[in-house]
Amino acid sequence: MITIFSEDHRLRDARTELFGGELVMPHERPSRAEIVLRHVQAAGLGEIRPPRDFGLDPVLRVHDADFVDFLGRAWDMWQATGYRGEAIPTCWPARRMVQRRPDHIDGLLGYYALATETSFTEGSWAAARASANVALSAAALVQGGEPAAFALCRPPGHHAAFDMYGGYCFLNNAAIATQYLRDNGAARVAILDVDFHHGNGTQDIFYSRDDVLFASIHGDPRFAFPHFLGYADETGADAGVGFTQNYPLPEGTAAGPWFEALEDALARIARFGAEVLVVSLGLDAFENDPISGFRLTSEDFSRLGARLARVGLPTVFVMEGGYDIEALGVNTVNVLGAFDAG
Ligand code: Q9C
Ligand code: ZN
Repeated sequence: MITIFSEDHRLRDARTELFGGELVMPHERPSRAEIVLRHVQAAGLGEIRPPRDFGLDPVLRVHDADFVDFLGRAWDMWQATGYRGEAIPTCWPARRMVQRRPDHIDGLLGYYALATETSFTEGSWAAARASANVALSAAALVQGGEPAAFALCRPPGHHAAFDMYGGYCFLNNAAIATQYLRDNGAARVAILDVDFHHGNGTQDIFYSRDDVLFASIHGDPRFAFPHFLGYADETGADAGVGFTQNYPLPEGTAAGPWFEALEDALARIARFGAEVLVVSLGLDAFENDPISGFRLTSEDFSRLGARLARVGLPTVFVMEGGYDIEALGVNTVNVLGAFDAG
């Protein structure tokens, strides 16, 4: 299959991630995309193309305009204060406080962030836009008749909600691609999120809709980030009731129960009558992932790719998480190679 990749991912190169009470080198770092690209090349998966620029219109179909405006101005505002570090929120509109957009960057960061690990830096906005263009370009290929495409997105997207960033994500690449597919002829699109972490942003964006099915297999929020969404009783609202399905699984989950959840999700996707499948492809369910808690093996990722091929739908793979950088290239290409072979 064709891979879409942008060198501009490198513009997202934070020095810090607030982790365990320390500022550490970010888990979500440029070498992640480089190793995946190298393995795509080495495996001869197919052509690698740069994205085209879709502008902000398709982004604004799923994100709040004021939020997008904030992302575009946050770094300049932060710099204007004279602060010397990277931009990290330190306060929130917590319970019983007023949800009103403030003016100062310290307040704006807390207003729009859902977590503190995602330091905002100089090139973050440019990289996030490029990443969205990567997803859109892959979606356009599939809309144009390609059976599948791989959006090698970085930064990732599935934690970014209608008006929130965090969890290493700024713009929701999978949601932007999904809405693009809807706007260009697909009546029903299914999103399957296999990242270890719950795709809270994607769920948020489509929660009240019956034209997009969202299914996510992830670490139970009682023990896993993002902690405040992703329970099994979240099944949609209004017209969207029944069009969100969560599979929160316990710490230490290995292939058995994981693939059982996958079968249930795929049965729902079939019943839904999806015309296109978007896969939020996180590889952090891997047994050696440094920040996650599942036990899938590299062979299990091949099994996943082969199973997804049997679904028989046009498929857009959108890169999400995966932090065992040594294994990330192998695991990604195991999914995609097995899909192509299937
Ligand atoms: N103790 C993605 O995989 N912090 N984001 C986890 C673990 C945030 C992951 C802390 C993890 C975000 C796209
Ligand atoms: Zn993840």
